[in-house]
Amino acid sequence: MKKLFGNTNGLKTTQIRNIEKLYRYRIPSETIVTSQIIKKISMLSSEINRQIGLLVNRSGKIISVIVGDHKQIMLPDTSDYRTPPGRLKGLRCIHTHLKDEKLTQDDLTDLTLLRLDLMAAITVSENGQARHIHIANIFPNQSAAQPYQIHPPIDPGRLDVHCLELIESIESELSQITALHDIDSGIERAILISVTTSSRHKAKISINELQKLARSSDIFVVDTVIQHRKKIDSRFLMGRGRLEDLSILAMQKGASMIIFDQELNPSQIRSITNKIDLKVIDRTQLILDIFARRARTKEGKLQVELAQLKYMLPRLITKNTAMSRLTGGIGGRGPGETKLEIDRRRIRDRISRIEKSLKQVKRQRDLEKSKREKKGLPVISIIGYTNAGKSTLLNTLTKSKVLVGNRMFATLDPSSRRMKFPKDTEVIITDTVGFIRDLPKELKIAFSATLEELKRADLLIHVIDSGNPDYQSQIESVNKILEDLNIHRINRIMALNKKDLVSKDTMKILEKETRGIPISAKNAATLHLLISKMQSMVISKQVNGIDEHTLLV
Ligand SMILES: Nc1nc2c(ncn2[C@@H]2O[C@H](COP(=O)(O)OP(=O)(O)OP(=O)(O)O)[C@@H](O)[C@H]2O)c(=O)[nH]1
Ligand SMILES: [Mg+2]
Repeated sequence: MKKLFGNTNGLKTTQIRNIEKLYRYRIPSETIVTSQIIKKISMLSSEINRQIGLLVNRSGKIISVIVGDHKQIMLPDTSDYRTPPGRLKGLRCIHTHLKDEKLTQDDLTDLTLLRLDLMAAITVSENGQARHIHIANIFPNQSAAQPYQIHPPIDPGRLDVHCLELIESIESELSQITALHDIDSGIERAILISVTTSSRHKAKISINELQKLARSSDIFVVDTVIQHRKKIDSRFLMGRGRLEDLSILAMQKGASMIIFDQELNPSQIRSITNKIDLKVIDRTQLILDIFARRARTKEGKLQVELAQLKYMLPRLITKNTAMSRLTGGIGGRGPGETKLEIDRRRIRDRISRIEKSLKQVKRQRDLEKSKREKKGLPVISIIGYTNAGKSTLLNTLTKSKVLVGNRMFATLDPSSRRMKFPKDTEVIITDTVGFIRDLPKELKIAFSATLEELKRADLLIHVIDSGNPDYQSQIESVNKILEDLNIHRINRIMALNKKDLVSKDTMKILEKETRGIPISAKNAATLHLLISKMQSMVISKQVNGIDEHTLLV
C-alpha cells in the first residue's frame, strides 16, 4: 500500500489503514470524483476531524492521499509532474473542508501556482455527510482580473460537470496563448526576476546584464520583473502574492522557467520549486551553464564540471529538475533517499577525481611554462569585464583569429600569441576569461589555476567597454577581482575600447576619469598609442627589473 502524505500523528492504526484504502479507488475520467469516494472521504474526514485530500491524475488514478489538520492540507511535492507550457499539471486536487467553507485563498493559490487541472473542496457536515462541492479551475484569459474561475457549489448527488472536457477546454485556451509565442521552437523561455533592496537603477543595470547572460545561454527572455522589498523574504525572497503574479505572468507569456538575479540558497531553491510549477534557477546557475557550453579544452571542461558539482552538492537535497539542465540529469528526477545518497557519493567521488586530473594538467602546463620562461619572453595579459573586446584586441594586435562574439563569456580557455613590437621586442600576449561582478565562488575556485596564471604577467591591459553605460561599476568589479587575486600591483594600462560607440565628449570624460587610452579594438589604425605604451612599459620593466611596480592608471 502506498504511504499517506501529511501528518498522521495521533491517528489510530485502523484509521490510517482505512484512509490508505482510498488508494484503491479509481475515478472514471469523465467525472471529477465518484459519489462513493465523496461518501468515504467525508466520513473518514469527519471521524478524524481533519481534512483529507486526494491528488488524482488524468486517467483517474489516485496518486497521493494526504492527511491535513482541521483547517488545511499541505500538498506534497509534485515537481515530478511538471508540465510543458500550454498544458496543465495533469493532476487535480480533491479535498474535504470540515466547516461549511468555500475554497480558501490557499486553495486558489495552490491551484494557480501548481497549475493543477482542478481544485475541489467537499464541505462535510458534523455527522460526516457531504454537503456541497466547490470547484475552481485556472482561467487563462489574459484580460480577466483573476487567473481562476470558481463554479457555483454543486450538490454531491448531481455531479454532472464533465471533468475531462473542462480540462481540455482550459488547455486548448492555454495552448492558444502559447501558440502565439511559438513555444515549440525548442528554445527555453524565461522570466527574469530581481528581488532586491537596492536602488531601482542598480537593479535595472543588473537585470540587463542577466538578460545578456540568458541570451548567451540561448534562453529567450519573455519578461523581466524587478521587485523592491524592504526586507528579502528568507524562504521565497518575495511574498506569496508576488509569486502567484509571477506564475500567472509565466502562464500568459508561455514561460517555462524563472531566473533569479539573486543567488538562491539550497532551501530557497527548494521552497520556490515546490511552490511554483516552473523551472527555477539563479544567476550563478546560469553562468555555470554558459561556462559549461563554452569550455573547449580538457582543463576548461574539468574546471567547469568541478564548479557545477560543487554548486550542486548542497542543493541535492530533494528533487529539483532545474539541476538536470546543468548536469545532464544526475539526481535530476526526484531521487529517493537512497538514490540521493548514491548520487552524493558519486558526485564526491567525481569531484576528487577531477581535482586530481586538474593537478596533473597544471603540472603539465607548468612544464610548458618553464620552457617558455627559459626563452625569457615578457608576458602581457589582456583582462577585463566579459564582452569588453579582449579577444578582438588580441586578434588585431597579433593578426590572429581567436573566437570573438557578442555574447558573455565568449572566451573561456586562455590563448596566447606572440607579438613583435616595432622596436623588435618580442612578447607573449594572452587573452583570458572575462570577469563579471559577483563571480560565483565555485567558479572562482575552479578557475583559480587559470587566474593564477595572471600572476606571471609583466603587464596587464585592462580593456573597458566604453560603450556600456555601466562601465564604471564594471571597472570597479575588475579592480576588485584583481585585488582578490592579489595581482593589483602589476603594471596596468587601461584601454578604453569601442571608442567608435561613444561621442568625443564622453570619451574625454572617460579619459580624464581613468587616464586610459581610447581605442577601437576592431580597428588596427586606432592602436598606435596603445602599442607604443605597451612597448615602453615592457622595455622599462626589463631595464628596471622585476620589482618595480608603477601602477599606470
Ligand atoms: N563597436 C565595437 N565593437 C567591438 C569593438 N571591439 C570589440 N567589439 C565587439 O564586442 C563584442 C565582444 O568582443 P570580444 O572580443 O569577444 O570580447 P571579450 O572581452 O573577449 O569577451 P569575453 O571573451 O566574452 O569575455 C564583439 O561583438 C565584438 O565584435 C570595438 O572596438 N567597437
Ligand atoms: Mg574573449
